[in-house]
Amino acid sequence: MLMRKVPGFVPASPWGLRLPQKFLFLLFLSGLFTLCFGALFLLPNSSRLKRFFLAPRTQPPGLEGVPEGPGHPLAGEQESPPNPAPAAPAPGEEDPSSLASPRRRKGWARRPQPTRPREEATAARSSSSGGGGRAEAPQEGSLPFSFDFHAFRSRLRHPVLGTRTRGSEEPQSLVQTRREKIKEMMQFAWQSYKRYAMGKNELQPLTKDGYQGNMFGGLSGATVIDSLDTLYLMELKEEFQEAKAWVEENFHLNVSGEASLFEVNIRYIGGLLSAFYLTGEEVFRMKAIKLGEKLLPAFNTPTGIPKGVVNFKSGSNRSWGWTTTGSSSILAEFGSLHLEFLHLSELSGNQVFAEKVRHIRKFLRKIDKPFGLYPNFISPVSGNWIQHHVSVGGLGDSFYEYLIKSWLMSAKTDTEAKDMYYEALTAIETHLVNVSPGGLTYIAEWRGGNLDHKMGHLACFSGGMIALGAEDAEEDKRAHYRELAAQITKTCHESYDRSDTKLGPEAFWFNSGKEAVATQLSESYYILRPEVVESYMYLWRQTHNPIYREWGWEVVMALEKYCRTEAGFAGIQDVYSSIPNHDNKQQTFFLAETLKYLYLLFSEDDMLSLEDWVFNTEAHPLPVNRSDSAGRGGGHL
Ligand code: DMJ
Repeated sequence: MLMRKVPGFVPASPWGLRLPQKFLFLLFLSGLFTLCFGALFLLPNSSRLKRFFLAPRTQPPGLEGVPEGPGHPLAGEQESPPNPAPAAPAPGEEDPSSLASPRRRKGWARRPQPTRPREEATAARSSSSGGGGRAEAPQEGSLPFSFDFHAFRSRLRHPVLGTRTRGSEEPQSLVQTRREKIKEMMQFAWQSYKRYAMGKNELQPLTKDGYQGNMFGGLSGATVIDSLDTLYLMELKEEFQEAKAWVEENFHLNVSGEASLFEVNIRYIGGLLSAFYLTGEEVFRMKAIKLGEKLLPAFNTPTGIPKGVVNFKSGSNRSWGWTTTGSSSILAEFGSLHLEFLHLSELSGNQVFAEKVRHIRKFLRKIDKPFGLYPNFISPVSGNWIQHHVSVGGLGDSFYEYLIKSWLMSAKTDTEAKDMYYEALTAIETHLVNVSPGGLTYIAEWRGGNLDHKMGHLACFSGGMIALGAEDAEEDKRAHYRELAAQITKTCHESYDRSDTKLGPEAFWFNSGKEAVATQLSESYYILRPEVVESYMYLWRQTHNPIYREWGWEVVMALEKYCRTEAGFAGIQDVYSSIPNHDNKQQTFFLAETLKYLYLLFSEDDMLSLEDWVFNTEAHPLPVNRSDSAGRGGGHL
């Protein structure tokens, strides 16, 4: 029907409503709709309904557990730095410095929710790649960043375990027998731990139980993590699978204690990183990165120099109470993060780890150093050195080690690390190195200009370090450094040889007519430490002088005689007594370092070749970076 348009006439709607009535009706309808929709959000538990209306927030398993609280990047800073180090971008926040990287844009979950242990284990199981292929896209149980494991392996110059074809100067059978013996010791150490203390941090072989300690913030299984790569290397396959299964099922990161930044880094992060690079198993990469994130609040200080202790629950940090004035950071602790943190960035695509340690490096590069020496304590608040105590042993040691190893790990592109290492070594030689009346070369400790003519067992790693660094020194110094390395290692051997047990004391002195011996009972203990055999291993690889294998074998014999107990290995309280008094602890570094270095000493040079790998200070092998981006400024390492 055609309706004629008559001026002044307003047609009625099909329902017979006029325009004002229609307007009122629509207003009523829209009000009703708003009321109903809003009511959904007022229901006591509306989460299910919300799911229909709100976009889900995806949370890749494996990124949980970043604490929120004081000191956490998502929370307000505890201390507001005048010139703060770049704050850690929280998972989910874009790191401005890495916007150019398309990989970063894949995104991190914004607010991680804690995952329960079972979920974590499931995620870990489903993420284990079983051979390390390339994960193209984030999936359940994986990280939102892929690492090309096959490409990495193809860049290695040697098979990881070597070719085992080349001969050595000794009859093969003797070397093999000795290597097998060391393998048996590892098997015994592992099985004892498994039997009496599986999942605890350390085995107590006398009481046949486990020990948790308070260094790791509530984390468990330090021995498992520290043993993974040694088991792999020795081809203890069943034991390796046991260790891996424990990590998948039982290594939980939702812990809430106070942890040592240094110890967690060198043992847990180092152990997990190595296990990943050796096997390509995703579970190790994922857990290393998650744990690395938990350490970041330690860096929330005015200077960016981290404090030694981080609280996993609150995200706060503090210095060790026993340090000078209770407020110092320790050179060997904050100076021994570089290798692992660069690898965390490499494997996660998250640059925050690398930025943290590069900042430390820059800070140390610029700061005034007394006579070119680095004191052991610094204030993370003012950035000033505290006391002038310098040591290549405890408190200082691995800082120097990480300089030369950063250079090597960067495929010799990190010239800053190289320069700092040789400058530091020159200062050490000028002010600390001495020769005793009996002709023994040692590195003394320096206290504001006065020397303590003492060397700690820990300082005995320096023979190996100086040997390792000798090859890249200025040409006219290479032979000198090789000789210095050999002399220091010889001195450390003397400290073993002059004891009744042929094991070395915790510290030994050069005064009052005594040389290379401890002068008091409190320094006469041996706790299964690795530093002396570590130097034997490097010196062997450099010189192939059979004396180093002989000295290494002396240690094996002594360990068997004095440290082996019915239920594992234990330290002894007095190396000068041939009746051993055991200390009831099988240290994790005995499996990570001492036995690994001994095994390598009796292996071919291409097993974990030094062309491909550097060892962190807990002897966990980390690969030299030869990725395409290395050396073009784009590489992380
Ligand atoms: C290990 O944890 C590391 O080698 C560290 O650098 C020093 N102390 C122990 C072994 O003695």
